[in-house]
Order: sequence, then structure tokens, then C-alpha cells
Amino acid sequence: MAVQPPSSGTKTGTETFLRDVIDGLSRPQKTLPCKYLYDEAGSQLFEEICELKDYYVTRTEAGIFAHSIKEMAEAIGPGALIIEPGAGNCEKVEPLLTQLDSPAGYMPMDISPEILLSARRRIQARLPGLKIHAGIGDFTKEMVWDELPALEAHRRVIFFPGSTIGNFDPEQASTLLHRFASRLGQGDAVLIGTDLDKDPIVLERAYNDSEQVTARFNKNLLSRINVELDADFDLSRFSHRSFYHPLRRRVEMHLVSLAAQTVRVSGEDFHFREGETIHTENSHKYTLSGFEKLLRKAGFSPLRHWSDSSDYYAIHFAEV
Ligand code: AVI
Repeated sequence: MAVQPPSSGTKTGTETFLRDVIDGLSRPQKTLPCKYLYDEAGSQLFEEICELKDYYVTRTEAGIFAHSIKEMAEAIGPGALIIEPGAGNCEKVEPLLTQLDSPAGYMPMDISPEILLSARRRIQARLPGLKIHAGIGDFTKEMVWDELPALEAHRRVIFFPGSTIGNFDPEQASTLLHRFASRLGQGDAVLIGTDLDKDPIVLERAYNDSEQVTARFNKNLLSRINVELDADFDLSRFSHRSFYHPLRRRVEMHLVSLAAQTVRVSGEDFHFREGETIHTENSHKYTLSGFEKLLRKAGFSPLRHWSDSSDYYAIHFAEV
């Protein structure tokens, strides 16, 4: 297994985190990058979100995979190498790997070597002949992709489920798709999940769940900053707010300051007005044609998609 330096949990990881937090809190609209929502506690809370009745995203995508996995494997064809950026515990890819005709291998990428190692053990026990080559690192950085040319395959397919692309702004999503295309060759492909635009009531319920798990997920970011960056956020003086922005077709997640207050982060003071927010996440919702346009712009030809009966979610298959 190839090991590359992880991009968080190290001295440089903490320095980058501090720089991003100071930079984000210094802007007129205070903001924090959503990738920092996922420390150990945040990842655990996100898993709880995925099980919630109000959060339809994970359940709907799983239903589409369960229904159409054979068709997806057929569309991919024999001898494919599956590459999964941000693979985490690699659970979503397993049914696909078991359906594929003689896969050339699987390359999961993640910043956590521990999660990848245990996922690798699990998958290898189920599919002993499968070649697994883990890339440890941040898939939004170039480095982790550098080993790809050495991996032989009839076809390479980037598997990017979970509507992760929705957490990138359209411009960043376009850059990421371009990067995917530039790392692939003619005939290679992506299989990518997107949450579709829908009734704002359904969307707002999903991101303001009745059990308040999303609120805890959002506020955990402040706890993380307190612990890792020597800050003094008082969590009782911030509340969670998520709302759908129809023009931008996205759900925005914010933390609202409940009073005028000053917060200290690593010796630096940040002032908040009552009602001022920290913008912590965007979750973009696409139309089918809107996402296909984005794919085309990045150099892919959309070949087909699979969706659920309510058209809540789509999994797109597109070729370079
Ligand atoms: C990971 N990502 C696709 C989730 C989403 O729906 O945007 C993150 C999330 N944020 C709040 N709830 C779920």
C-alpha cells in the first residue's frame, strides 16, 4: 500500500487549519471550510445524520444503487480500475466491486490511513483476488493522484458517490471535474452521485432535522476549534441555521451568534454582532441538465443516469 503524508492531524495540518480559521473569521461574511466539520466526532455525527428519517440523501442513493448496480457494472464493463476519492470506510463501493466483471483493481483515496487500512482488510476478505492500492492524502490536492499512471487497467472509473460534489461551489466543482478528466484518458469514466433540486420544504427539513443531529454536527466545528486551536467559543451563544437559497440552488448552513460577543482564537480576537453568522457549508442541488452541462464543460460526455421514482437524486455515468 502506498503511503503519502496525511494532510491533517499533523503539525502542518494544525497550522493549515489555524490559517484557514483565521482567514475565514476575518472576512466580512465569516466562513469556515466545510471539510473541517469531519473530525472524529463530526464524522460520527455525520453517520447519524445519514440514518435520519428527515435526511433522505443517503437512503435514496442507497436505493438507486441497490436497484441498478448490475446495470452500472455492465455500463462500466470488464477489466476496470475503480478509483474512489474521499473513500472513507469504502462501504458504498463494495456492492459495485462484487458485481464488476474481472476488475483490474480498486484505488481508494482518503486522508485517514487507519480507516483505509481497516476498509482494505474488510474488502480483501470478501474479494481476495482484488488488487487494492490505497492513496493516502487529500484528493483535492494533486499529489495523491500521481501514482495513477502506474496502475494498468482496461478502463479507469472514478467513483464519487454521496453528493460530495454538492459541497463544492459550482466553480470548484467544475475545477474538480476538470481535474478528474485530466487524470483520465479516452474511454475512462466517472460514476458520480448528485442530489437533485426539489421542494424547499423537503430540503430544509433534511438540514434542520427534528432530532437536532445536524445542529450538533454544525456546532461541533466550534468545539473542534476550541480544542485544537485554543479558542473560547461558548457553544450556548451560537445556534444552527440551515436554509434553501433558491437562486443559488443550494442549502446553506450557518452558525448564528446569539449575542454581541468576542471570541479568542489562538490569541486573536474576533467580534460578532448579535445575529451575525459564520457560513459553514453549502450543499448544492442540481437539475439533471445543469449537472450534465457541468460534466460536458469538464470534458465528459454524459452517457446515462439512474435516479429514484421521486427524482430526488441521480447517479451519472459519463465518459471522457
Ligand atoms: C457530505 N454531504 C454530501 C452532506 C450534504 O448533504 O451536503 C453533508 C451534510 N451537511 C449537513 N447534513 C449533511
